[in-house]
Amino acid sequence: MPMPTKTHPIVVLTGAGISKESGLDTFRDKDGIWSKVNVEDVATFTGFQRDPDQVHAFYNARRRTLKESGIEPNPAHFALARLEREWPGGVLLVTQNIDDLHERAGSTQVLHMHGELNKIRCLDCDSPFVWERDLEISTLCPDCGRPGVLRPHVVWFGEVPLDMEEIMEALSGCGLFISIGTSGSVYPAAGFVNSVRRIGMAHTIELNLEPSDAATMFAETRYGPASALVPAFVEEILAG
Ligand code: BJW
Repeated sequence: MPMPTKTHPIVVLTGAGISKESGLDTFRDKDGIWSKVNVEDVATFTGFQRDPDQVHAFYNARRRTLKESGIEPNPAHFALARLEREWPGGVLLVTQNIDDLHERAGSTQVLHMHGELNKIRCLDCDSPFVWERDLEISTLCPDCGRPGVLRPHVVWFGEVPLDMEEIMEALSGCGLFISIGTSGSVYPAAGFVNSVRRIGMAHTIELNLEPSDAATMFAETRYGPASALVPAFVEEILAG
């Protein structure tokens, strides 16, 4: 498929690789998060039921890192915010990341399909709210007043990702699908490129450090660090 004209909407999918150069760990790289903790323990509801303290400690540490360790958006985040401001056809940013670096860089049309680190929700009341401190089992739900019912607002394995209807609709109508910094190993995000190819006429491009598991499904691929690749690609398509 050819590159879209500026009237076509763009959907961008991002993964942990885009935040790597900001200082946040990816999951599946050699030194990634899953090399340090057991995924079943911290990223499943069963793990949370078994040992909520361990899960709270895991997310509390990541919440503190995001807030206190000088983590800032990098040129890739800023380039996507620029793309949203300057692309007339509209840009929807779908991120698997639970950090807030896209928003801090200035993107406003962002869907966090795997949730947000700075939000929690009550197992009873269900609606998410902003939470930037540590969370403990003893923390009372501000709405219903019960202890032991609050959980991180993240999507664990076996749970349904957020905003799927809106995402699928955007994928079906886009003229360009850009996948950045994701290993293409977690569904449904890993299947978005197939959905785009099946239902639309969009150009598809992967920007990653190395070929992802889904690389062969893309019409075009470019490899290198996101902080260099993304600003260059944004410059290129804005220049027409
Ligand atoms: C750079 C870089 C640099 C590095 N520059 N690049 C069997 C077959 C198919 C599917 C399944 C199956 N068994 C189970 C499933 C489903 C399951 C799944 O996919 N499992 C697979 C592991 C097989 N999926 C689910 O359960 C999902 N739910 C679901 O499917 O519900 C059903 C449903 C769907 C749709 C509609 C209705 C119903 C839920 C998945 C939840 C994932 N949760 C996590 C944790 C979230 C909270 C947290 O952050 O703690 O999400 S797991 C983790 O993986 C996290 C990430 O968002 C996600 C993806 O990881 P990502 O971002 O791709 O990171 P990495 O580390 O894998 O890759 C980084 C990449 O960056 C690498 O390629 C590097 O090279 C690159 N990189 N530095 C550019 N500087």
